[in-house]
Amino acid sequence: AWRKHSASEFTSKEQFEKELVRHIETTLARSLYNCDDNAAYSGTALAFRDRLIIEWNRTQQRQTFNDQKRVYYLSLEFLMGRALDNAMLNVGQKEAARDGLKDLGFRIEDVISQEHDAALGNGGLGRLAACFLDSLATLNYPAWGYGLRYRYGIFKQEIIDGYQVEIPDYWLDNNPWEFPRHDVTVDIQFYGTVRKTQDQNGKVQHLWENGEIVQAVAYDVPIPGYGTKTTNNLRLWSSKASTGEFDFQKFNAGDYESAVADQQRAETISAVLYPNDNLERGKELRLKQQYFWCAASLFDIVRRFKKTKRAWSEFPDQVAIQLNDTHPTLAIVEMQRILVDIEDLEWDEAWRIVTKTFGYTNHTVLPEALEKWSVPLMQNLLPRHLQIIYEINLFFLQYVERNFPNDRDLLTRVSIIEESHPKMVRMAYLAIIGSHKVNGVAELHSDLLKTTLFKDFVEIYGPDRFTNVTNGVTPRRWLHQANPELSALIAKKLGGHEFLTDLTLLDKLEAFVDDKEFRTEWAAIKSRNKVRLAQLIKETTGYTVNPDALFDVQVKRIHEYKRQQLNIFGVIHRYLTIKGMSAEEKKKVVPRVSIFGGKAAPGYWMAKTIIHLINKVADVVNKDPDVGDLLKVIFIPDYNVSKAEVICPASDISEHISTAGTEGSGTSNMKFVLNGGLIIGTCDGANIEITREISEQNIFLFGNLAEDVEELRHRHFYGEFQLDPQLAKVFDAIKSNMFGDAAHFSALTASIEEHGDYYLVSDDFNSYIAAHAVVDQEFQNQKEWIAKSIASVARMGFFSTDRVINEYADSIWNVEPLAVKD
Ligand code: 26M
Repeated sequence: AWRKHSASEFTSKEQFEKELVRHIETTLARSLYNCDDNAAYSGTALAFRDRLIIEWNRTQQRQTFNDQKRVYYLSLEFLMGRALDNAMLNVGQKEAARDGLKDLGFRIEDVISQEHDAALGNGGLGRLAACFLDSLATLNYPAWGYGLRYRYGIFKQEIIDGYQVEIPDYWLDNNPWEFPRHDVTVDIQFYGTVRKTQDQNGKVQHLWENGEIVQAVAYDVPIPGYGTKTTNNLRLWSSKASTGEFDFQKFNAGDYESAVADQQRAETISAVLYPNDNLERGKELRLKQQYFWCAASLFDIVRRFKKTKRAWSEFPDQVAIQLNDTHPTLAIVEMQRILVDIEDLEWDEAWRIVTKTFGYTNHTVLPEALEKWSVPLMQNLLPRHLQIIYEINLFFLQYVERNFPNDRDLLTRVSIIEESHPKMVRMAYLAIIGSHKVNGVAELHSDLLKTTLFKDFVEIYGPDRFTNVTNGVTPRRWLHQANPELSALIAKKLGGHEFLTDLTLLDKLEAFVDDKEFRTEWAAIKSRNKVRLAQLIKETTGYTVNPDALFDVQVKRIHEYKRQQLNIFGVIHRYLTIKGMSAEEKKKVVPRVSIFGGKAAPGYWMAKTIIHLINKVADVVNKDPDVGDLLKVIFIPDYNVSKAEVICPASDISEHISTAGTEGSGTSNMKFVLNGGLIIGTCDGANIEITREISEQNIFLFGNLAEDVEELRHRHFYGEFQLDPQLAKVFDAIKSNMFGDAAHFSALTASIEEHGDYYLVSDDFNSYIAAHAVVDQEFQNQKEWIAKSIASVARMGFFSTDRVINEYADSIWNVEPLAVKD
């Protein structure tokens, strides 16, 4: 009962107003009379935060008391987006807040949109981690996320003269969602030397000494679940100069300047998120980030375990650690170091514990994304860890040798150390060897891992170490929050919001596919969502688009393998076709808005060229009176999570058109379909499973299959290449300077015409254009189109991260939810 009367609770708008005013006037020290949207945001956030904190503390106490097995999700990226709307949903009382804010003269939507996105991620991998945290809390799993508290998240993108310009994203001021834990710190060592000695019993010991120490400080973020009291923790580490005696000596010795420089260097570790997506560049600071974060997290996890006074052999029964890609692979080595060097366990016993504890998720088969670290670099930064890696490798290769005698080639292929100049540590191999399960993120992707990239390891360990867990998205953010009207309509038909925690209940919508009134309501919602997107387009680009046109969307990181170039070439083809039409023919054209969005890695020139071309095509097409409303081209700048929440509910069709076999899964494909958009796509990643669920009738598939790619590339390589004739016309238009100086785009056209068309743009062009013709055709039959939209949503139940998390829990982590009583 005491909880009901705690100071921060509110269940009515009056009580909410009281809390809001109290926070504005005291916590923020502002007057209600010059309170703007931003102060209203801060006050509202603080009022809801108070409510979260109570359940957060109780959850942590409950988990400590119960002492069950916990899951630790290690990810260098958590692409969280905004927190307030989610907090309102999970705490409840959003309506009290809406009414209270209205009384004070604010619109809740304006207040919510004051929040700066927490953008600590690049794209799919980081957003997946954020969806996982939501599902872990919602399903009551005792789980922690561990990451880095970057001072700068992914850069803000501006488009200037058609070019991407990167602006630093300083986001930490006035962030009400993080709690500094200045008492939770870990000293992390770098560099130094390893000294070999013997203890009293003659046992060999390795002492890692004389390194530089950097301090890790914990910042905690509450992660509330939906419809439950569970509020889990996301712990982010920030780097700081250590305040050890050694460092004070420097100050005292009068070396003030170099002491300050040391401090700055320490803080640099957690300063910035590397803005690459699927590209590994081997920078020392990145390796420092990885070790800093792994070592701090492992120390924290071990400290928590040791408080229970259990035997080390029980560690894997208490702890499951999941590696989000190879970025945290050093955690495996660090764990072995803790057990052997510090806790004095025998190597073999320690290694059994380690491998039972870790699981590794692979997200890509792209060779340029596979992490490798140079041996000399690692020798210098982490000398003891390199020794341990060599030791792990030695035992592993001996094991392979015993089981596959006289196969030198095999040993070379699977060695953790690549015998190049310089030698390299292959992180994926280390992650496989140190884990009990390895998974891919969609069926095709997991199959490709087993038959190509990790084939030798399937031979060595047998197939059971390798599995698939197909990705998903959280229906709370990606249906209910992003598309409140659709969620309400579904709830009205299904008799409540239970589908938000059991997404398979959506299948009951199938009964309404032929219900005319329902279809009308469904279409009206899509239409209003398109108006909302049209407003965003107006605000961010200045262009006016017709909400009745077909909205065709491709938003994701810009990458050659994702083939935004195929899309924009298709748009140019459409433009040329319209230009060649008579007035009579134009009447039959389905008006279309082609919408793009996404960031290019700052050093990825080809991706930047693609952005430039899209913007130049937009300049020409959008002001061409011959075309008018029949075609508009839009590049929405600074695509991020909160823009995605506006964009996903507003598509008629979206594009998931990667070269077959290259996209691990894709997750925006799921968001678009879940919001009643149809998709055009290749047989790649999760598109294949989406097709299986919603049926081939409801998706526009095109292009070559993954199994054909190798042969096509081989043919290109041997000069057997014919530019598709329709694509040739597009290239002629570009080369005629129709979209500005063609020299700007020559690298892009040359990559296809002259350098082997690695991503098969020309091979798939004809099929792509044909698929779009079918889209145009079918869009004209709105009745059928809406029926497909409803039928697809009805069959999307599989793609909830709730299902995904339960699969990880059963097949990889072996953890149970913790029952929560009221
Ligand atoms: C590597 C080195 C240095 C700096 C950054 C990186 C790096 C960062 C992010 C490498 C890869 C990164 O992410 C890859 C990624 O987002 N993969 C996507 O994961 C999604 C979730 O599983 C899948 O749906 C996508 O198909 C996959 O591309």
